[in-house]
Amino acid sequence: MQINAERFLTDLHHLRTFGASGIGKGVVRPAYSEPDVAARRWLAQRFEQAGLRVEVDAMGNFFGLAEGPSLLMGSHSDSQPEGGWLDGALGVIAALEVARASREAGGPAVSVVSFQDEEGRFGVTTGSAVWSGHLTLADADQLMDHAGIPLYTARLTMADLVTGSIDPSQFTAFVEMHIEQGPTLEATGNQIGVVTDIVGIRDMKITFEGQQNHAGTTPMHLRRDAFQAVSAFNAEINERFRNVVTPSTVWTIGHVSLHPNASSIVPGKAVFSIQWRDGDVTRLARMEEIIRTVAEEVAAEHGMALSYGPMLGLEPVAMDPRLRVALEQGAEKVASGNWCTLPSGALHDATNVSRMMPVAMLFVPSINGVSHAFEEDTDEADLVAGVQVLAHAVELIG
Ligand code: HGY
Ligand code: MN
Ligand code: MN
Repeated sequence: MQINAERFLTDLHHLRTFGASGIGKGVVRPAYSEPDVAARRWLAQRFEQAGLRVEVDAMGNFFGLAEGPSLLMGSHSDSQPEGGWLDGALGVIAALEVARASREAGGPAVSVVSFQDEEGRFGVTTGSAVWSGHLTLADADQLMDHAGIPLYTARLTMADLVTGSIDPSQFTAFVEMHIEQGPTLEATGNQIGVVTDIVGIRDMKITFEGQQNHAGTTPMHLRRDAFQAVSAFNAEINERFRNVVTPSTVWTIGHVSLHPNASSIVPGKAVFSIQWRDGDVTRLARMEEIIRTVAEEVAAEHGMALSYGPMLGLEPVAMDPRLRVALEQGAEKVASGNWCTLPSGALHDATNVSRMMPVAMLFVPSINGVSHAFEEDTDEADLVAGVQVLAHAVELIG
């Protein structure tokens, strides 16, 4: 089959106009936002023009379906609050281009998907988690974003587009192309990465509630300062994790909201996210124990009321060996000697889809290893090479 590089790049650049941040090629296209829904409406048109039947489920996962049994390919088109133009979008447009090229060549049937809320405005890869049965729609609907908006309200923005549920048994396998979002391919001088496995993750919110008070008249020893509790918690888990983690284990406090968030007021309440990732479920569980123990110790020491939000998570998953071989053969054909295998430190919808069918992933390099930032970028030659590898692999997978 013949990939049309110009058509592929034109669509990829058009997709980044939805929610363009005006800074570099960055996008602001959170799940269910106006630019996200507009982008999906445009994708639906492109899916139809490619001869695919558009179906949308209650979560807003958008499918372009080929007739009969087909290989499913795709990713997500929602973005982080400050997102790059390629995270997710690349996989959706690459899948669309392979679906078109395969159909033009009379090749294997390929369906395309853009999952919703992979970036977890409401949780962790929420759209594919519901589609794969990892999360019920009822439970997902109760999830809230950092602004306190419940998912069931947010998804009303696209209720008119919903057509019904999509049966996973029509798909033979799932292949996702994605930017690496890390430094490995660039550091090793490889153009293509074939993913071996995807790490596991745990994510939850913790709330400390102390005493709001005057920042001038409240002596330090009488304070019950919620920010001081967060600071003590962070210092202590870093200490306790030392003999549990490996160099590839990561943990992040990415969101902190202080109430009432004013310079002259001792914060009485802090709500913060704690997220940790590793390839070993035992280590993830050990880290959870430490987190809960330290939170309780700090709450006692600082006079805090402690509460937890729901803990969300995904288990580590290995890629399907047969699909991996097809991607490796495609990589050798397109980028001989210029490819490697590597694990994924980022999460992907493929983890959820692996509950229902064999899955595999392909990476292309991220310039300076940067992602989840407006400056995320990849050389266009690498983007095109990645789609050509996909095309070879699809011919082998059949
Ligand atoms: O966080 C992740 O790994 C994914 O990019 N949402
Ligand atoms: Mn992504
Ligand atoms: Mn992402």
